Amino acid sequence: MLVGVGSKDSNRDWSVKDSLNELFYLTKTAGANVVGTLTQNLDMPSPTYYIGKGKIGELIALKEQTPYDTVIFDDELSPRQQRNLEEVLGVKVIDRTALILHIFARKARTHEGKLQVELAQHQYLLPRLVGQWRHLERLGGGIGTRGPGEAQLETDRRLIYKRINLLQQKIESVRKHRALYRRRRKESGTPVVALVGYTNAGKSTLFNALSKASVDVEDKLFSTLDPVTRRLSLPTGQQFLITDTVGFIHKLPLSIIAAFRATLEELDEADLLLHIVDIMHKNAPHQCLTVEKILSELNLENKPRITVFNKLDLAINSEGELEALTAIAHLEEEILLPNEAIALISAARGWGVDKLLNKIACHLEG
Ligand SMILES: Nc1nc2c(ncn2[C@@H]2O[C@H](COP(=O)(O)OP(=O)(O)OP(=O)(O)O)[C@@H](O)[C@H]2O)c(=O)[nH]1
Ligand SMILES: [Mg+2]
Repeated sequence: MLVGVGSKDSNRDWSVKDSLNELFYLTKTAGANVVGTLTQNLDMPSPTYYIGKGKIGELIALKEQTPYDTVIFDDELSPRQQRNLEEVLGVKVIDRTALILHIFARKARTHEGKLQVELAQHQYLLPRLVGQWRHLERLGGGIGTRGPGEAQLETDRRLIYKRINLLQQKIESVRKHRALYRRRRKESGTPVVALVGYTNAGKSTLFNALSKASVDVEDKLFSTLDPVTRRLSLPTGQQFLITDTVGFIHKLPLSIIAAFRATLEELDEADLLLHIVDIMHKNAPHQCLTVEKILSELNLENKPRITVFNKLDLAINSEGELEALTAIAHLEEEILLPNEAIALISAARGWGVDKLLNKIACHLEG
């Protein structure tokens, strides 16, 4: 059962419906079935149950009609809210952050990716430990004594702190290694182009089309978690490196961004960003705004950039039509901001990809 909360004046931001729709895909990606959704408009979520008492009653009643064993909230819950909700609903309660972490954990392939996900998971878990041992506390320990739950909690906390420390050290050494590698790369003068964008926009498909590599492409969220880099040649003969990275998503928690710092630092070094947009997605404008927001959180908003509108094969019948459209829209001329250009492509069909390469060449030379 999915639960989302919207505020009354949310017309500029994501609507609760669009956000829940995305939560639906995330849940499916995590391998669970969605039996229903519930929404509420609230200006201030309640510190006790996140949603109002009346809605809790509705959720309990819904269980009779459509049995569910897990409730997923579309926002991050405080440890207290989560505990209260589990108690009153009698089922497992998780939030969007835990769901994203679960998907990340299943997708991480490289040593570095796994370290980063584990760090984020432990940091998420630490303040939530109390709930895990509550049942033990009820069993043992009277007034003045420390229950077995409490003692266990202390041990767990210490273990997790220790693990977090170790993970941070390991990630730091990976970071240093990467920084060294990047410095050498810089000295060699090979420019770097990085693909960024919303999850499922088609970054890996374009990466494959450009580099004839075979990175996992899936109609699922977060297919790519670990950055991959390939060396390519431009029509001019100049070589450059292209990097495919993890996709962005609405409500991506800062804790996850922080845990992925070592990976995301790759973007710092890029000479040019390609922002891939699934222009056929009905929520494309909000997805773009979300990407812009995350880029500025990463201090990348002023990097030279080409915005690449992808999946145009869903609207247009041939590469010829795509070229005509590009000409009509004057997208060949750089009439936009000096730092920004637009390209239309279909990564899946390979349409517009050569033109995009020319644009990349212009940017890297200029
Ligand atoms: N019709 C159409 N589908 C496309 C195109 N490009 C990508 N897709 C599809 O969109 C889905 C996502 O593509 P990916 O390349 O995995 O997207 P991504 O941006 O790498 O996604 P993450 O790694 O999950 O962030 C896949 O089902 C692709 O087949 C395109 O040009 N046209
Ligand atoms: Mg990908």
